This record gives sequence, C-alpha cells and structure tokens, in this order.
Amino acid sequence: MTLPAYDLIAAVRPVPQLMGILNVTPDSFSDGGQLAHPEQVVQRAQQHVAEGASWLDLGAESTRPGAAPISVAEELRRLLPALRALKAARLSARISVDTRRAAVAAEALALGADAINDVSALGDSDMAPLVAQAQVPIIVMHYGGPAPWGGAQGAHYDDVVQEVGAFLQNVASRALEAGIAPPNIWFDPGLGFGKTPEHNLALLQQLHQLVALGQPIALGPSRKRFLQRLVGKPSQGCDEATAAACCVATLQGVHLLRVHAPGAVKDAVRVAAALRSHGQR
Ligand code: HH2
Repeated sequence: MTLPAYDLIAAVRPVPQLMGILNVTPDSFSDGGQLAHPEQVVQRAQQHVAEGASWLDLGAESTRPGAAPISVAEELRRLLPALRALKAARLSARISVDTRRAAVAAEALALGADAINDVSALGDSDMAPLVAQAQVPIIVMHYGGPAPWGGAQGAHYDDVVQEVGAFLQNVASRALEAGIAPPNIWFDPGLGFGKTPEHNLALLQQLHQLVALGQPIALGPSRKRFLQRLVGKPSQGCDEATAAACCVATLQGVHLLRVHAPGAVKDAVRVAAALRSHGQR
C-alpha cells in the first residue's frame, strides 16, 4: 500500500530526539580539545541545532578507557564558562550536563541545565535527591563494572541484555525511592562501557527488550570503537556507521540518540522512524 503524502508526514512524527555532543575536554576520544573556548562551544552548539539537535550534552570529563579522572574543581572550571555561554546564547535546544558528580550537577542545575546525564547511574549518593528536587530528567547509564571507564577488559555477561536491563531497573527503583518522577528516569545501556564488540551488537540488536521496560531509552553509539572496528575507520570516519546504528535503534523505538554529528544521522533516522510507524499501522 502506498501512503498518501500527508500520511507519510504523520508517520514520520515519532522520530527520536537527537542530542548533540559538546565535550569541553582536552582528551575525549573523538572531539577532545576542539572546544577550548566558550565561543567554540556556542558555535558547535549552533551547528548541532541547525542540523536537528533538540538536546545538547555538555561534558567536561572524558570517559574513554584509560582517561585520567579529574577533580570536581577542574570539572567545574571547564564546564561552567561553557554552560554560561550556552545559556546566554538562548538556543532552542535543551541542555543536558554529562557528569557523575552531584556537586557538579548542583552547580549546573543552578545555572539552568535542563537534565543530567549520569554515566555512573547514581554512583554518587547525593545525585538522586538533587535531581528529584530539581524535577529534571536524568539519564542513567549502564557502565559495566566498578572500574568505570576500563573498557571491555574482563567484561562477562551470561545474558548481556537481560543483565543490563536488570541493572537499570534496579537503578530506577533507587531513583523512584528518592522521589524522581518516572518519566524523568531515562535508561541507557552504555554502548562501549565495559562491553566487548559482541556485547554492544547484542544490545543494539535487542534494544527493543530495553524499550519494553517502559522508561525512555537513550543511546550513544556515536563513533564508538565497536563501529570503528566494524568498518575499519578511525572515529572521525564513523558517522555513516553511526547513522546505521541509529537506524537500527530507531526501528526498535529508541527515544534519544546522543551523537557527534546530528546532520549525518538525521535523515537516516527519519526514514527508519517512518518505517517503524508504518509497520505499526
Ligand atoms: N558515551 C560517552 C559519554 N557519555 N552518555 C550516555 N548517556 N551514553 C553514552 O553512550 C555516552 C555518554 C562517551 O562518548 P564521548 O562523550 O564522545 O567521549 P568521551 O567520554 O571520551 O568524552
């Protein structure tokens, strides 16, 4: 059956939101050192918005395997000028701050951050009450072990999808107990964190099982090493591979895609969203 044009437009509607990455770090794996000044952050943010991002994710600490942890003071020193500049630029996108520390999140929320992206999934016991009080969304991510950014070394799961789901549900219970509203708890399986390439592919292929848990799902496949290995290219050459991963996730109902180059995935994601809606008619 051919869809009339207006139907096709309606079918395209449940498109996942795109979150443009802004790393104010010297050492991030793909874009480290590119945004040393607040003006550069705003420029990249404007580009993200022009390319279709409705969220921006500002992070000041790299989580790549082997990255050196930084102090709260250093994280704030990098983060706050960039956040102030973004707020002053009054862009249409909402701003999430990528931090695992409640002390940093508190300062960011006071400056008007709209959400927290916590790759440690409430590892800081002050995070949940803070976010509950601020009544903002929090992304809680599965990071795969006690040594947070240790890559895939020693990663073992009997059933990675089931175990990641159970972990996230457990975190959600703690978030609910602290008073975070259910729609504000966003799950992320943490592609590339404590997982082998096979684990990442299993999570991507079976994402619908996490969607079925009922919380909004965020995903960060962008330029990750399992994609680099698959296509044999360095991170900067992996936007097409990222778009493919985003489509697979969109077909299964992902809600938010965290990417380095929204423009490189936007159209592909719209097509996948239209196909998904079409299948549900
Ligand atoms: N991945 C990275 C950082 N933050 N947050 C969520 N929710 N999901 C992810 O998959 C995720 C994340 C790593 O990517 P990047 O920010 O580009 O690199 P780095 O940590 O080196 O700054």
